[in-house]
Amino acid sequence: MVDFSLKGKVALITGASYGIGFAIAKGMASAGATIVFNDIKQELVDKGLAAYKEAGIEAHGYVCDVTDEAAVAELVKKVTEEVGHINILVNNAGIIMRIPMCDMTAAQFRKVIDIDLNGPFIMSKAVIPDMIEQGGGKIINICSMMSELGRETVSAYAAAKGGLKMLTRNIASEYGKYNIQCNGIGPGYIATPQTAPLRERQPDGSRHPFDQFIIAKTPAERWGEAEDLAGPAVFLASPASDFVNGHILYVDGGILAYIGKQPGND
Ligand code: NAP
Ligand code: GCO
Repeated sequence: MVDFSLKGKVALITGASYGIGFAIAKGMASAGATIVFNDIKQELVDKGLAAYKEAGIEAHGYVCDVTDEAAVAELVKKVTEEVGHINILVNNAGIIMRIPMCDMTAAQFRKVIDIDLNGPFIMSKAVIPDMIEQGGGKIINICSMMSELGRETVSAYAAAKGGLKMLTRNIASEYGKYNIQCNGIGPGYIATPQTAPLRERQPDGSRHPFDQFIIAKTPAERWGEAEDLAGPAVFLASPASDFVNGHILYVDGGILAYIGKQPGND
């Protein structure tokens, strides 16, 4: 009997008031997990709690900036006391700045690296000691197409997500002996607030050029939905993946496998 159940597990998903994190949390709740999430603003946490409640999920929400090591230590302490030992960590919180590299300030570059790469380091470092005490755990890092590919204007984001792929592999290597599995999910292009600028209708009502580009690059000929990531996340959080470690599971509709549709081949 393959065990995909998360019953009795506490899952902490960062930045999960909405978007991909929220969809992953709903999926994990449906598999039996207790959901804990954080966001950087109380009003976002409140919005998230209301959304979870509407979905029938009694989630636990906390305000915490994943780049603030002291705040993260306090978060993990409070969650462990108030909810229980953290069995599953999903490093989902992230930002992107779409700026040509030579126009980007070092401060802007650092901010993206700080949230998208240092944040998962800080969060993972905070939960691993107790996972070791508890006999194991699961860490899932939300990587990206940009863990493998580059494109104009996303240098900081690609550097962060490429680093996150290797941080994933290193955590797997260093802590696998404690029955901790650390894997990544590499979403393709997903319809969330983060990609809304890439999907905006043009003044003439036509699709955004980038929207058309992604449809041509995706064998599934559609943008992903956040819900497309829930099943892969439940798999990587469950006992069914106990021998999967250091793997980046791309959930991209086939983008990475496909050279792209030849123009005129509709
Ligand atoms: P999103 O809609 O922008 O949501 C990101 C979440 O992270 C927001 O709730 C945001 O809160 C939170 N956050 C930002 N900085 C934070 C910090 N310092 N501490 C705690 N929370 C913070 O993004 P998304 O599209 O759902 O993406 C979620 C993850 O998937 C990100 O890591 C992203 O890079 C990755 N991803 C997205 C796609 C895609 O196509 N959408 C594809 C591949 C990978 P605020 O609202 O307050 O900023
Ligand atoms: C972009 C997009 C992508 C997606 C995602 C793809 O500007 O190219 O925002 O980076 O967010 O990371 O996997």
